[in-house]
Formats: sequence, structure tokens, C-alpha cells
Amino acid sequence: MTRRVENDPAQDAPRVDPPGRSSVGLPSVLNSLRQVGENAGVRRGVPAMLAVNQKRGFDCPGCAWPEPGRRHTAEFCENGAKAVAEEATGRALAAEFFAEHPVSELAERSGYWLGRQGRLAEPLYLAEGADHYEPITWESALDLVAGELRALDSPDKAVFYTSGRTSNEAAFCYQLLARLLGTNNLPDCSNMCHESSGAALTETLGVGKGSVSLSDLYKADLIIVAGQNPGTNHPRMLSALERAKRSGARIVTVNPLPEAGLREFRNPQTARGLAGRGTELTDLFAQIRLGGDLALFSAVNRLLLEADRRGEPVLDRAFIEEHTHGFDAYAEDLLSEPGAEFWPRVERATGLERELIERIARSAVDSERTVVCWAMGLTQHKHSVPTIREVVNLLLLRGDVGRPGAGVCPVRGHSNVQGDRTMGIFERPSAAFLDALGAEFGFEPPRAHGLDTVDSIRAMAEGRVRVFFAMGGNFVAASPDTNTTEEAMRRVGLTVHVSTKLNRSHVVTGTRALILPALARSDRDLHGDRSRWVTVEDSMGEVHASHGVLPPLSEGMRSEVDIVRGVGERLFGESPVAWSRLADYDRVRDHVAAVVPGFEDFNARVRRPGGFTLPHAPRDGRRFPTATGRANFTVNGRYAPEIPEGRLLLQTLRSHDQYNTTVYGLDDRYRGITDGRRVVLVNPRDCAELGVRGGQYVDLVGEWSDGVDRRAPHFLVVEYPTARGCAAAYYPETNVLVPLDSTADVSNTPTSKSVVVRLEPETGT
Ligand SMILES: Nc1nc2c(c(=O)[nH]1)N[C@H]1C(S)=C(S)[C@@H](COP(=O)(O)OP(=O)(O)OC[C@H]3O[C@@H](n4cnc5c(=O)[nH]c(N)nc54)[C@H](O)[C@@H]3O)O[C@H]1N2
Ligand SMILES: Nc1nc2c(c(=O)[nH]1)N[C@H]1C(S)=C(S)[C@@H](COP(=O)(O)OP(=O)(O)OC[C@H]3O[C@@H](n4cnc5c(=O)[nH]c(N)nc54)[C@H](O)[C@@H]3O)O[C@H]1N2
Ligand SMILES: [Mo]
Repeated sequence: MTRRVENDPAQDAPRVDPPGRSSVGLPSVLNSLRQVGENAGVRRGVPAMLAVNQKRGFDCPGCAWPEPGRRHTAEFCENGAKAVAEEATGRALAAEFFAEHPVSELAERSGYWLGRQGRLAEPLYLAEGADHYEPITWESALDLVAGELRALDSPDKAVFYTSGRTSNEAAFCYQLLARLLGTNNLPDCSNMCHESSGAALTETLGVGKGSVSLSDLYKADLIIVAGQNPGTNHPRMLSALERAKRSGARIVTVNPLPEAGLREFRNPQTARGLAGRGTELTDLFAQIRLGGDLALFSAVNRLLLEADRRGEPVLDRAFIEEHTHGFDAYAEDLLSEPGAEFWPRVERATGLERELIERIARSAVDSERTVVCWAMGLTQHKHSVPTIREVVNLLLLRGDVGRPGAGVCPVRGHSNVQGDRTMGIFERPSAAFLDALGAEFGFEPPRAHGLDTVDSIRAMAEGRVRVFFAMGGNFVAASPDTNTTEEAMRRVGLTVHVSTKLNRSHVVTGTRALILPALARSDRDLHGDRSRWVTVEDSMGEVHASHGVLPPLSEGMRSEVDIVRGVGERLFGESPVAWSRLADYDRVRDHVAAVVPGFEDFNARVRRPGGFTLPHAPRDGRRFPTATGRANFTVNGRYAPEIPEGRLLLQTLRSHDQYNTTVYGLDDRYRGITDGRRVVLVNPRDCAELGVRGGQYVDLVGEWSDGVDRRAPHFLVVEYPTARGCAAAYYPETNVLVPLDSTADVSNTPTSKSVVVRLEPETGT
């Protein structure tokens, strides 16, 4: 927990207004300009903003939403602008900063304060027992990492974490380093994010990625947006939804919160939008209870099956016959529960009336082409994998996979999280990938599965990890069960963070710690006098180049590829990998082309304007590389979270002014919250029942079977129109409440969207 510290405004008392009804428009444009001006200044800010998502520019370090083919000069959004401003800041962190501020003091600061101090500019070392980081040369820093890795008695005592901003080139080199060392311990932010989507889609469709492109969204008749808040987290998606709407699409929104972004959108790229006239996006809003989506989608599917039994032509029989497996068993199971039990159960789980669910089913039947989009609202529950499989069942019933205007659309988070996985950042790599990697470099990669994020924390807690290496991210703040995770991190021998900005993971460390400052997406990456560029893959499997444009703030920063090369050379010399040649990223891309399917002729194809699209068998030809060789219907059970008497189910989510653990500001404009983050949104009727009122401060106390007291103190209660029984508060302040052992079945993703809590009158801190 962060305590009150002088000059650290994160704890200020928030102001509360009614939630907004519309999103973007002029206030958002003004806010972008202000953020860029304040952080990056005109000299760095303007060139940076003109290069975002342009063909010779860099990929926005915000979200993974794809760029449209025809681009505006300003192809970015308010929150992309904040992400760019954050990294393009003109402030560099000098060594004096660390002489002035001991780590013990920095550990009392909020993440907001830490992030505002500027860009990390030179390598830093925290020696055993020391309380201050001190500058260290790159040579010594890399020697230290290599020495520590070489000294391990087992390669599995090293853990290599990745956050999803890492380029394809860096990710490929990084996983190669880990596997040459002999471990598959490659946890990543995906483990906390879309792992449930990957697991469900691989099992049912054979490919763990989305099957639609932007043009499919434009052609769809029906778009269901479930468990996602694009107005804040994928603002450019709103333009795509607006365009779909103009072409006649209906939009069904499934969410416990009435998110402003999905109600009315004022497009800042059009005069109409700037003048304050918007497009109503949502046609049908299902205000679902947290974790109710499995019940909802199974109810919609049951209505379709019942209509089919009555002889109505609602199923795509030809598709089911030719391309799927398991239909009969699925239909039999779903229809087996008597209606008198089925419907009351669904109504309890969803909080929705049957009539509304019937309208959603009707929309599905009336639609020739349906796309379902989702994000963390579906992936971070105990039963996320069955829930997403049930979404797939709906599309399979209608033949809505592998044809234009239809398909699955898991909307990814970090701008290259999908690419990192494609490059082999995965603790459970396929045998085919390892075979190809081993053949390309002439070594035998380790075959045993490695540790994911949650299992890494367990291993650290048990003292089984000596070196923790992070390629970006903020592991201790992003992970669940903050106290447990921080204690675990302190048991590691050496922690190494390749980072751009200071964060909590730099001040909660192992016995010794290194910070290695990396060039960011917007920075020019010079090698001699040659400018290098990298590639990324967006949420729709499109691969393209990203050229940094800004002069780096300091010569002390290195590219992620060069940092990995430095460790690799020291550990293994030039064989079997010629690390020195990989300074030329074309050579890295040649290796990728040889190892990763879909990257043939990578260097040539990625140089074409707009790059290229990776193959996707279900999308491209209705081929399903699953265990059965067909798309699989799955039987998904009846689980829904129970909310015990006098308790609430809490979701931990993002405000409008943050990027994951990076807090840009203290406002959540669309939800009416200003100047503070320690708020808990509660339905007014739940407030009345629980005997609390808006404006009162409470402690949030997590309840979990292990009986540990998990407490997040001092939260302002805000009466808010969320679904009954379901509260919301911001991440990462509430991560302390998410039990490490509370994870999704199959994917092992922490259940950040369903934590049972009680509200207690504040105990005082
Ligand atoms: N500006 C900005 N952009 C970002 C990020 C950021 O922090 N800031 N983060 C990036 C990352 S890594 C990711 S993964 C994405 C995250 O993008 P989102 O998934 O949109 O992020 P969250 O804020 O977690 O919002 C979850 C949404 O799901 C809803 N929800 C929660 N539980 C349920 C449920 O049980 N059922 C349904 N139907 N809905 C539910 C919530 O009310 C909320 O609207 O955004 C990416 N883009
Ligand atoms: N309770 C709760 N917990 C959650 C979630 C939730 O919804 N609720 N969401 C989960 C999700 S979806 C995700 S993806 C994870 C996110 O987990 P992470 O990806 O680990 O966290 P971030 O906050 O995105 O990491 C920010 C840090 O990355 C570094 N960084 C930024 N850009 C670069 C770069 O270009 N290179 C390098 N080397 N470093 C860079 C900066 O130092 C910055 O401080 O959190 C998860 N945790
Ligand atoms: Mo994410």
C-alpha cells in the first residue's frame, strides 16, 4: 500500500459528478494537446504526434487496435496521445535523483509520482544492503547479468518476463536467449490478460487469435461488444464501430457499467463530432452482472436451438455438418435442463430479464454476419475459458466464422502483445515451434513447460528463483496479491528490469537489482549512422514496421535487441547464435522467417506499405487445426459467481487516465471522477442494503477461502449505476485484494474481475 507522502497528490480526495453519456469530441482533443504539451513540449511532442501510426512513423505504444488503410494525418486518440506524451517526455532522470531519493523513500511513493519523474537514462545498480541506486556502466551491468545466469545450478532458476510493448525483433531474441540457457520460464502480461481467449480459441477453432479484420467489422450486421470499454482503452475502435453503424450494423453492448464510450461517440476526426454531435453506438444494452456472460451466451444459444427444434431455419446446418464437431452432444446438454430451472438460474446469474435475452437472440437470428468483440470483462474470471468457448458456440451455430463480416474479435491490450506470443514468448511453446527454433540455430531447446506469471510468483515465494529478468512491464504492481508478490520478489537474488520509466518494480527488488534503460517505440534507434526499425503485430494479425523518430534523451539508453545481444554474447559467445550480426535487424527477421510460419520473405513483405497479414486458417479457408480437425462445439457447464449475503463482487478496472500501472492523471472523465483514484463504485440500492452512503470512506476487505485478511484501505464510496451486487474500483490499487490462488480454470489468469469483498468502515491508516 502507498502511504500519504508530501507532494504526492495520488491520495487527494476525489470529486464526483454524474457519469457521462458520450465520449471523445472536443474535450478529448484538447486534453490530448495539453498532455503532449505538458510532458513532451512542442519540440518533441509535435513531431512525435505527427509520426504516430503513419507509414514511415512508429506504431502507437497505446493499444493493439489496427490502423485503417486510409489514414488521417492525426491517426491517434486521446489516450494514444497520453501514451506517446508519457514516453516522449523531455525529462531524463539524472543520477543525482537516485542520490537524493533512497529506495526506501521511493517505495513509499505512488506509482503516479514515480512515473512522472522522467525517462530512465542510464544503467543503475542497487547493491546488496544498499539503499541507493548508483550508476553502473553497460559493460559491468551486462557482465553482472551474464555472470549471475551462468552461475545458476539450474536454468529453471531464472525467469524471463515480458510486457507487451516489446517489438517482434526483441521478443524473438529474448526467447532465444532463455531457451539457449535451457528454460521455458517465459511468463508474460498475456498470462494476466487474454490467456483465456487464447486457450478457448485454440481448443475450439485451432488458432488462438481473432479471426476478423477491420473490413469485417464494417460489413457486420451485428456486433456484440462484451466486457470491454473501448471509449477509454481502444478509442480508435469507436471510429470503426461508427462506420459499421453507418453501414447498418446493430450493436449490442454487454457490460455491468453503462460505459459512456459505447453510448454516444463524437468523432474527433469529423466536424460533426467536434461540434458535439455524436452517433448513438449501442442499440441494445444488457447490464449484466459480473461473471454472468456464460449464462447469457448459453441462454441465447439455447433459444437458437429451441427455434431450430421448432423448425425455424436459424442454424447454419451446412456449416455445422461440414466444418464442426460435437454439435449433437452440445445441443443435447444445453437443452437437457428443464426450462423451469434453466431460466431462473440464468436470470440470477445475469441479472437480466428473459425478455431482453430473447431480444439479443432475435438480433443474432436477424443478422447475416455477426462479430463478437471482447476484452478483460470476459477473460479475468474463474470461468473465462468456458465463457469464451460459449461465445464461439454462438458463432458456430450461425456459421459465423471464416466468412466476410463475421467472426471472433478478442481485442488485445498492449500494442505488441500478440506479436510477442507469435515470436515465441510463451511458457508452453508448441513442439513444432521448438523444433524449428532448434533446427535454425543447431541446438536442442528445453521441452519441459515453464512458469507462467502466477506460478513464477509461487516459485519466487518458495525461493526457487535466483534471477528475475523483465523485458518491460511492472511485474509487482500488475500481478495479483500485491503483498504476497512483493514478498516473493524480495526473495529473488538479482532482479533486472529493462524499462523506460521508473515504477514500483524498481523499488521492490531482489537482494540486488539492475535497471537497464531502453529506447522506446518513439525513439530513433541508431546503429552507427544507420537508423534501425522494428516490427509489430496488431490485434488483427497485421504485421508492419515501426520507425522511431525522436532523438533519444540520453546516449545511455539501448535498444531492447542490443541489451539481449549483450547478455547473449557474454553467455554463449558467437555460437550457435552470431549475436553480433543481429545488430542488423534484417538478420533477426531472416531468422524469424525461417522459424515462424507465416513470416516467409519477412524482410521484403514488411517493407511494402502497410506490411502484411498473417495467415489464419479458420478465417482464410474455414480450416480448423484443432485436435479433431474441425471447429469444436464445447459443453461449458453452469458456473456463475455467487455473491454471499452482505458482500459485493468487485471488478478491478482501468480509469480513463492510466495505461495499466502507469497513471497519467487522477481523472476518470467519462465516469465523472476527478482528482482521485481511491473510489469504489457501488449501486445505490446496494449502498442502502449495506448501510453505506456515497461520500463515505470505507476499507475494501477481500474474502477468500484461505482466510487471509486482504485489505485496501480508504476508498470513497461513489453511488454509481453499476449492476446490482457488482462494484468496481481501479487497478493496481486494488491488486492487493486479488488472491494469488484465485485464477481462471485452464488459463490460470488471475480473477481480477471477480473478487468477493465486504465494505468496512474505515479503520484509519
Ligand atoms: N488508455 C488505455 N488503453 C489501454 C489500457 C489502459 O490501461 N489504458 N490497457 C491496455 C490493455 S493491456 C488491455 S488488456 C486493454 C483492456 O481493455 P478493457 O478490457 O476495456 O479494460 P478494463 O478497464 O479492464 O475494462 C473491462 C470492461 O469490462 C467490463 N466488465 C467487467 N467484468 C465484466 C463481466 O463479467 N462481464 C461483462 N460483460 N463485462 C465486464 C467493465 O465494466 C469494463 O467496461 O486495454 C488496453 N488499452
Ligand atoms: N487487478 C488487475 N490487475 C491486472 C489487470 C486488471 O485488469 N486488474 N490487467 C492485467 C493486464 S490486462 C495486463 S496486460 C497487465 C500489464 O502488466 P505490465 O505489462 O507488466 O504493466 P504495465 O503497467 O503495462 O508496464 C508499464 C511499464 O513498462 C515499461 N515500459 C513501457 N514502455 C516500454 C518499452 O517500450 N520498453 C520497455 N522495456 N519497457 C517499457 C515502463 O517502465 C512502465 O513503467 O496487468 C494485469 N493486471
Ligand atoms: Mo492487457
